[in-house]
Amino acid sequence: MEKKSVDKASLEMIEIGKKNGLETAWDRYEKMLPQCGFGQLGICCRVCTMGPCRIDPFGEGAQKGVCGATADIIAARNLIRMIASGAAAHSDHGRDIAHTLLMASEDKTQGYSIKGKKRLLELAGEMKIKIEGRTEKEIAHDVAEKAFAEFGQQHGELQFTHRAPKKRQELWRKLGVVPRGIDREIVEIMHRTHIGVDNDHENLIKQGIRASLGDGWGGSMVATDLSDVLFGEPTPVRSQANLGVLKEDEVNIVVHGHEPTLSDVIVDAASDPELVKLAKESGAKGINLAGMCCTANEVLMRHGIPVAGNFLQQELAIITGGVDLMIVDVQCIMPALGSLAQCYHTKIISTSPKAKFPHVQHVEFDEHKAFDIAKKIVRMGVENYKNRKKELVNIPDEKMDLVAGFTAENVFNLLGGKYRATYRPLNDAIISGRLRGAVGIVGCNNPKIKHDSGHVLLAKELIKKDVLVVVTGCSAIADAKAGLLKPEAAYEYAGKGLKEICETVGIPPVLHLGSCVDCSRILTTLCHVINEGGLGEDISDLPVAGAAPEWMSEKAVSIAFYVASSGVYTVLGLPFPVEGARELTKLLTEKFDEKIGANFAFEPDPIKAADLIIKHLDKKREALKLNPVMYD
Ligand code: SF4
Ligand code: MSK
Repeated sequence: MEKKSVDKASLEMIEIGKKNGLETAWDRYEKMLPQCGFGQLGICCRVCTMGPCRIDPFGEGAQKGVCGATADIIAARNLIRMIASGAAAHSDHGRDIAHTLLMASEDKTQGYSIKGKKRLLELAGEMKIKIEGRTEKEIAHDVAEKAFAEFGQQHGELQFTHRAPKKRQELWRKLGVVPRGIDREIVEIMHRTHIGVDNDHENLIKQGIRASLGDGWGGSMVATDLSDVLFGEPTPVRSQANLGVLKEDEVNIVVHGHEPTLSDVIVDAASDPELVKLAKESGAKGINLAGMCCTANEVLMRHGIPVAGNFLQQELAIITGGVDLMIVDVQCIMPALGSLAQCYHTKIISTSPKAKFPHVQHVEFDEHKAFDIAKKIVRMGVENYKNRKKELVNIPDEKMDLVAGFTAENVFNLLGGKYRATYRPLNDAIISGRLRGAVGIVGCNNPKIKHDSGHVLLAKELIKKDVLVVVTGCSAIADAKAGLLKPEAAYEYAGKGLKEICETVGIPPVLHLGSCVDCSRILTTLCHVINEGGLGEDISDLPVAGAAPEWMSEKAVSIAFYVASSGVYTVLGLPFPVEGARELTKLLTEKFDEKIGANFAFEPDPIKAADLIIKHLDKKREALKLNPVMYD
């Protein structure tokens, strides 16, 4: 049992599930073993009906598919199709936010207003949209339209790629990987991977890079920036995480998925006096809203709503027996939820026309009537409270305090002090050696890796060595539950240099930057560091790295690609499914650095991954001729 998770609350729920004969992802994973070796190595192909073809991994590359495709071609095609799907998911999220902003600017929505006025003006300035003499709504309208245009653009360069350091932009141009339009690069992957089109693994990967950059510096950045305009920029906020945030005596409503559009309005609906009164009349003390996965991160960052758990805890939340209603939208929602919920009183409501699930009731979301729909769904949760089966309620006690709500704009301004908004103190801390560098740890859970162990052990090992850690997605939730997002964590876990900084500023040693699309905040942060000066001219000069210790989704492949292609050494806890393709593996893990300034590494052991990262940071420090790390 202990092999499944490091999180006590999760272990408790897995045990209860087992006792009640319920199946979770861990059970289904075990039943799936042994998993297909060809699939794991990336060397099976079903692109056309002459196949499916599979390549003998021990055959020294001699075997080919019916069409003649080699292992390298097959694995490269498979990998960049993962990028296409991941980039599409992030970018469609960005498109939906742009759509809501556009509708809000035309007064066609219910429940939205433009809360991030400062961010709106900054973006309008960057997009060269006229500001003088115009209303906020007129400006917001043009910002939304301009963002929309980035998706369908057919030539030129995506606007936000110009945020990257000049040297990085020049390298992208030289390599021919600057994304022209967000959608165009995704479509081109699908074309190139059709049978008989692009049959050069390096050329295929080049298009993978281009589409991933269209995600990181396009779709995801649009999602983050326009969310900050519509819902307001996050500011540091206190909250709690883990299944113990569910309350035995209140109506528990969990928002799960990714997009903030509906969940943001649900936050308002859950405090609607009429519904709170109804909850009390039903015998509950109130309405308790909690989040799951990245929707959790969205409503945590902006409203301080507590987090019930990360990806592998979605089924466990239902097993607590205390969830009266779970609202889902898109991405990372297990199709298993519907049938599991049938064993409890829990109602699951799908809301996106793009995502329906077996045994799940659908209430379609519509921005025109967003608040009415939010109220309708919350009311369904309140009315379901009376159906709770008391004997099945087992809410674990575990919950942990946290501070979240950091952004590229606010966090380092904090470092500069209230009246001195600048990245100088961060750069100086790295230059002087008080900080060794910074690392972004992101991504999912995966039952192949002990739940949360990869995230938490890696973060602890890095902060011990004076590395500032920034986190997003399910990684952030893992660290939150382990107490690493509390400012006090610096005393317990951080090295002396990092501790001094955290003490002075009052920040945790691990900074929560938001949801998966908010990995774009990491890119923006890196640009600010370069612009501040003293640490080289390109992101690849910086003592920084990225990691995804427990990744599982195609979105994570896209993130890993745009992070590495922006010049950041990236260590993955599970390999890309390419290891059956020798030249491709060599390209990604050995030759990528000389081409684009950063390699990938595959390392499942978080302590060994930390060693690889520390060596990399020290190598970059040496190249920049920085002072030795102060307290090594
Ligand atoms: Fe086989 Fe080639 Fe068709 Fe793939 S594209 S299934 S390798 S024949
Ligand atoms: S939710 S993509 S499991 S991080 Fe963004 Fe978590 Fe991975 Fe989904």
